[in-house]
Order: sequence, then structure tokens, then C-alpha cells
Amino acid sequence: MIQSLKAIIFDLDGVITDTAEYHYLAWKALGEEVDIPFTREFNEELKGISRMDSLEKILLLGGRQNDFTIEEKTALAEKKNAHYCRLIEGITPADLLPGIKDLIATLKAEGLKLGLASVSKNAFTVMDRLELTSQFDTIVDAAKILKGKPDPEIFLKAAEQLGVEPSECIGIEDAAAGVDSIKGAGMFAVGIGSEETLSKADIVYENTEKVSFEEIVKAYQNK
Ligand code: B16
Ligand code: MG
Repeated sequence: MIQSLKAIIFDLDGVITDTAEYHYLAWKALGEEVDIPFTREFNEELKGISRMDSLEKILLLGGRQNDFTIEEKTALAEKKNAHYCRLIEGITPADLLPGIKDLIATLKAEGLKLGLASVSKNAFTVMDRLELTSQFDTIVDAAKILKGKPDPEIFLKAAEQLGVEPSECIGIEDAAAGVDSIKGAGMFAVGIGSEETLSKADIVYENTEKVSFEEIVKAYQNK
């Protein structure tokens, strides 16, 4: 029994599966359509950010934030989403990122609760396609979240739905906005990606394959 640790709350895109890449490809195509090409470096700023907020960031990058009506912006966001939905059509359990299947099995064997805190309105579909829905104790409905990441609301909501205290949770994220959300919620944060981008996380792994549950627990207990 791990003293005080009760739950692990996962981000989805970029942690459980590589849909972060599909979001990037779909936004990139839309950006090119409105003459705002952008780099992977800029894309880091979109990770974990809601659909409409991502669109606003792209338009701001191109100085085009005042060029579209609300209706036109909604249509642009819907176009990106339709493209994204086509890209995720073929997702299967084989698309879990390396090490995630074993990590989930370990966490369940330890008796920990599992939660999902994704701001993606497509999260339920992706979780179903990965055949993970029944393995999780709770999935926060992004449609009911008022403030997206970096606000702590979504991680706090996941803890509330699991019936545990934030201090009893570990959050796992690939986005800087997501790490801010975890820390704002008062949880221990595991980052997946570069140390530089995720400097506010308590422990960072370059990729999911390198994640060590034993090491995370040690770091959590020494906090
Ligand atoms: P959708 P996460 C986030 O998911 C993605 O990181 C972000 O790129 C995306 O814009 C956002 O979901 C909204 O997604 O358009 O599908 O509602 O990282 O919180 O799992
Ligand atoms: Mg993510």
C-alpha cells in the first residue's frame, strides 16, 4: 500500500496516445488555409488548449484575430475538428503509447483509482477506440468544464469525481498548460516531454516508455 496516494489522473492527447500529433496536423492544415503557417515549436503552445482558444492563438499569431466573425471562427474550428475526426477514425488499442498499457495494469494492481482529465470533446470517442473506458474510474466531460487548462478546474473535477483529495493524486501531462493545471490543483505533476517545456513538473520523462512507476512513487513520497 502506497501511503496517501489514491489516484492517478491522466491527460489523454500526448500521454495515453499520440493524438497530439493529429491535433497538430489538423491545425497546421487549417492554418495554411488562412495563410498562417506555423512551426512545431509554436504548436507546443496549443497543446492542452481548448479548440476555440487554439484557433484564437493561431489567428493572433498571423495578426488575423479581427478578420473573422464569430460564425466564421466557429466554421473554421468545425473544419479543423472534422479533419481531426477523420484522422482518429482508425485508432485501435495498438495506438497506446509505449509503456502505457503496462503502466495502467500496474496502477490497477496497486489498487489506485484512474481518472482522465482531457479538455478534448473527442476524449470519450478516443477512449472507446482504445478500449480503455471501462478501465478508468472516471472521465471528466470536457463539455462541462468552464475554464480549460492551465486553469486547475479539470484536474480538481477529476479528483472530486473520484472522491479523493488533490494531495492524494498524481497528474500526468505532456503540455505546459496541463502541468500548470495539475500544480494549480495542488497535485504532484509528472511531465512527458522536454524538461525545458515542462519545467514546472515535479518529475519529467522524455517519453512514456521511460516512465518508472517506482521512481514516481518515491518522488511523490519525498515531496
Ligand atoms: P477537441 P488534452 C486537448 O486534449 C489537446 O491537447 C488540444 O490540442 C486540443 O485542442 C484540445 O484537447 C481540444 O480538443 O478539439 O478534440 O475538443 O491534451 O487535454 O487531452
Ligand atoms: Mg495533452
